[in-house]
Amino acid sequence: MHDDHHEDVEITNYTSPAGGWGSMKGMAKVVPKESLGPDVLDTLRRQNKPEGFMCVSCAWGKPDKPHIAEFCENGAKATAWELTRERVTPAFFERHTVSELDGWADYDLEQAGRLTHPMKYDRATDKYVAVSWDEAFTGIGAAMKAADPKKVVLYSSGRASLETSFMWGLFARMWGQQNLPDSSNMCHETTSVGLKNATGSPVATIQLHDYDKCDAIFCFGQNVGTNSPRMLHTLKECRDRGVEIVTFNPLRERGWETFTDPQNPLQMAGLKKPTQISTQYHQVRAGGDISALLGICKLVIEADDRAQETGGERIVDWHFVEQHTVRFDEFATFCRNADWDDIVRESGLTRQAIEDAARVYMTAKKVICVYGMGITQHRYGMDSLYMLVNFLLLRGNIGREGAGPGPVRGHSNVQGQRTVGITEKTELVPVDRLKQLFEFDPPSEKGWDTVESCRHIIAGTCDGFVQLGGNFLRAAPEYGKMKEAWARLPFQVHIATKLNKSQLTPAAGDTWVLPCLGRSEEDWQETGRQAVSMEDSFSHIYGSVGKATPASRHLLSEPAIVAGIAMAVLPENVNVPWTKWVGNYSLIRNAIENCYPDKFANFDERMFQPGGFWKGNPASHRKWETESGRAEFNVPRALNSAGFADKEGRYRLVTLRSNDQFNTTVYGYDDRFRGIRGTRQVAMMNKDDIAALGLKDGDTIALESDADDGVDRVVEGLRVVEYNIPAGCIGGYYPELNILIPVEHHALESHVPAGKTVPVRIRTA
Ligand SMILES: Nc1nc2c(c(=O)[nH]1)N[C@H]1C(S)=C(S)[C@@H](COP(=O)(O)OP(=O)(O)OC[C@H]3O[C@@H](n4cnc5c(=O)[nH]c(N)nc54)[C@H](O)[C@@H]3O)O[C@H]1N2
Ligand SMILES: Nc1nc2c(c(=O)[nH]1)N[C@H]1C(S)=C(S)[C@@H](COP(=O)(O)OP(=O)(O)OC[C@H]3O[C@@H](n4cnc5c(=O)[nH]c(N)nc54)[C@H](O)[C@@H]3O)O[C@H]1N2
Ligand SMILES: [Mo]
Repeated sequence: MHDDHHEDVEITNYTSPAGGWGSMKGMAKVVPKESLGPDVLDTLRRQNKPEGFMCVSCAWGKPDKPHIAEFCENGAKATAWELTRERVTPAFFERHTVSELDGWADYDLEQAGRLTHPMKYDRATDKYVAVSWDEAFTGIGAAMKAADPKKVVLYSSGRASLETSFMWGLFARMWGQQNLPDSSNMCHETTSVGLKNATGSPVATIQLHDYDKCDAIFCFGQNVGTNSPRMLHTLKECRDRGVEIVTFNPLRERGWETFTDPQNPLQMAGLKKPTQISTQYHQVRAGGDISALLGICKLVIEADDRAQETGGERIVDWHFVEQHTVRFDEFATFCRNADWDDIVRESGLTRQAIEDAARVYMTAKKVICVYGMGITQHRYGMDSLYMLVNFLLLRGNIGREGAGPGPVRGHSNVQGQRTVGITEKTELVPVDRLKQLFEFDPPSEKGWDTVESCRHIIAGTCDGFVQLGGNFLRAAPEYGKMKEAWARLPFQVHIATKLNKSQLTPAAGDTWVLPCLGRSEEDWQETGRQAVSMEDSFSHIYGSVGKATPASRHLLSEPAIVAGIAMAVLPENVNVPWTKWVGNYSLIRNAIENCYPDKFANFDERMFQPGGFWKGNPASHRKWETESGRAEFNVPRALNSAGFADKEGRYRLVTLRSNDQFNTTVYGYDDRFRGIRGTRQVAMMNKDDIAALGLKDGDTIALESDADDGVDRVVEGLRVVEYNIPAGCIGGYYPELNILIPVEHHALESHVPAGKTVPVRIRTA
């Protein structure tokens, strides 16, 4: 077992399109035949179809008329790895101490397979040993009751269903707290806060069918080929209609360049050319979107000024701006006064490039703006997001068909979790309804988000950590200090399908690992086979039924585990029949419907409707639930989103996902689209930066934190890879580089760790 696979390292220039035969081979390569469980093919056939099972990978929409194979390379990998034959049994733990396992790479932990039994850490032998579910719940109940609820963290990762998530939030509040950080806190929280402030909608205002109507797509900081490959079909259809696609990304990501549709026989046979996805590609400097957008907005406003002077056709949607927005004048003045030298320097783009993009924007009638972590994970991420909204508002591109912001969400139900109460913020929860339906007093004091949880863990003021899925220790910033502090936690509980690093630095007190069913597996309860549900990036809600044989007969479902913990901790409340809910998930859905009648009317009857049912979105019909009652223009506070000054020797580190990983889960060591094979320990650097340091491709360097806070954070042994990336920026992989991110380096208001512009310097010897 090693931390890295340097043996067959190969760095090439990948020139094939995304999709195509490469994706077929990619799929076969990371899932060796011997690991394939017997139900994989059957499960894949039913993936993302009505009455089928909803993919555990990304949150891209599911069309109401699905393709024959409505899955992608990476969705197939995620399913195959959930249904692996490999098992982590009590005998496995008998063979390996926890300290030994902690030395394994994330890849090796994932390869070990599915957890099979509830386990408790035994300090004397440094091993996990099997316990019964009763023992586990009794022990966890005692540990939690001994703790101050206000100091315990109840983390969740965005995969858990609406049913489980609702129970989780309800349990926390009945226990008197809402320390409910979730993966969204590290992801699209900037959207939840910023888009809400500016438009009243914390989520995309568009739906999947809007892509059939748009005539231009602007994309900022999202990697479609790897992270939402099914979206490539939508983009291809758009390109076939002649839609312009303008992409802003420091890296030339293959998915935004060309695509061969694996479901198109002519393209696959090479008889038809691959589709060119982006019609313009702008390699913005990391953190440079504010200025790139400012340049475009300046051109729009000045063109509009000229139109007014000459009586020509207006460029700004004047009607919309007057009727529906606030602070336009302030924003327009800011744009007029902006200096091109600043814009060019901060964006890293030429004026000509920005003019080219502006031309597309000014002629398009309906524009969709796609974005991902390249916008949200910066210190001034909120300002990037506001600029994106400003840009759309100028031409009335929100709240009508074929136009609007389209954040691409991460985990398959991360958006839905928020809908049903996973939040630390009281104002996002229907407190009165909870009170009335379940007869208890929900807490009003704000809970801890991810950053606050990290602060408390490090300070030793956190009394215990329970995680419903996910791998918090590995996904969070500041891995060094966090790991030390993680060992001092009074207790830990991990509800999980797989072994991961968070479980391998046990608490000072007790630690339990509770294995659960995956979404692709059959879930039989008292009233028969159960279904669960989730919400996608377009606010559509779907049912999902697992049909594969569970990895072990000792697994419990997530609702059963949450209920088990809740009953062990809380006094009885006749209004919350946990056991009955576990016996019949329709009852949980009824409770959700009663709590959120507008969004979930007839939930149980509608969840298998093809294409899912839409929970609605006021901003999509120009009802603005903002402070001012209108959509809001905002002047950015900075010209780039990094939040630290440029200085000699300081670089902006961009932490990225490879094509062979799902977040902290590493399926393989290849990043096919980026031409990197056999290693993840790389620093992708600009050719001129490499030369200026007297280095060459293949040399080894260390990266050090350059955060000016006196803390030493270092990652050694990184291979320099000459890469097409703007000067001053370095690309590398998450989670290996998370040790370099200070907890306090986060988006200001949303507290999303700023993983896309991390200040680092290079050590060469
Ligand atoms: N296969 C697979 N699918 C996944 C995941 C996975 O790990 N694997 N993760 C899921 C989750 S939880 C999430 S949140 C999503 C994440 O999906 P993405 O939002 O695509 O996130 P990243 O992979 O972090 O890549 C961000 C992109 O932004 C670019 N970028 C970085 N900095 C900047 C910048 O300053 N400006 C601009 N314009 N671009 C920038 C990077 O080059 C990269 O292409 O994917 C989901 N889907
Ligand atoms: N530097 C840097 N850091 C980042 C990011 C970045 O781009 N750069 N991205 C951030 C983002 S966007 C996110 S979303 C977070 C991700 O943070 P998390 O969501 O916490 O991490 P995952 O890697 O998705 O969690 C994987 C674990 O989930 C468990 N699991 C899988 N399926 C199930 C299931 O069905 N039920 C249960 N109970 N458990 C299951 C498995 O045990 C597996 O080990 O990381 C964040 N951290
Ligand atoms: Mo995410």
